[in-house]
Amino acid sequence: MDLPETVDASDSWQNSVRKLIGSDKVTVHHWRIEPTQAGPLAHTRRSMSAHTDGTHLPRPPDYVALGCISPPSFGGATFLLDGHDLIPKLRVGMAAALREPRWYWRLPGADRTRLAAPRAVLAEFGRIRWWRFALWPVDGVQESVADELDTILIQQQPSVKVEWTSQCALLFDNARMLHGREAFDGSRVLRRAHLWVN
Ligand SMILES: O=C(O)CCC(=O)C(=O)O
Ligand SMILES: [Fe+2]
Repeated sequence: MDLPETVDASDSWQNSVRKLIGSDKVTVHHWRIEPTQAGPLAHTRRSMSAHTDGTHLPRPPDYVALGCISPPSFGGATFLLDGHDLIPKLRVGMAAALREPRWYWRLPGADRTRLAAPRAVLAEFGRIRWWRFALWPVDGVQESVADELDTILIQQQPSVKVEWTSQCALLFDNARMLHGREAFDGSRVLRRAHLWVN
């Protein structure tokens, strides 16, 4: 990726991403991801299980870009898993359950009153929407399917594993690739962009 001088300069970061995708019709939302005193899981030093971003949104971002502003002193690799590799590993009943539009997502920390409309985990064209942490299971059966899927994901060999160094960046299809990260020590600052292409 042709990175700007510093990924901290958000304007040039957005423009680089637009150029890379080859479209001006890209909506970009970006954040700094770094450990803070309190806040969502992304803003801790803890690991994050394989997920897609924006599970609670009617339209999750099409792409996610991550760029390293400052690497951690230990750990903190980000990994990608190909959702398409998962499909043949699912039991027939499990795949059917994941295709039903009855999975409720919430913003982490939000309660039941703030659940988004239910969606399918596996949608048309191989699209996947998944984060165990943000799921509000409707019943015990759904909960055990969810745990089974997370177990499969943990056993899956990552397609890509990035040990961050400064200025390193990663851009991936958020409908196809799941991502997660390992726990880390020290301060680790990433820039994260969500992209919607029209
Ligand atoms: O810290 C990372 O490597 C990824 C963070 C992440 O997945 C997120 O913020 O959604
Ligand atoms: Fe994420």
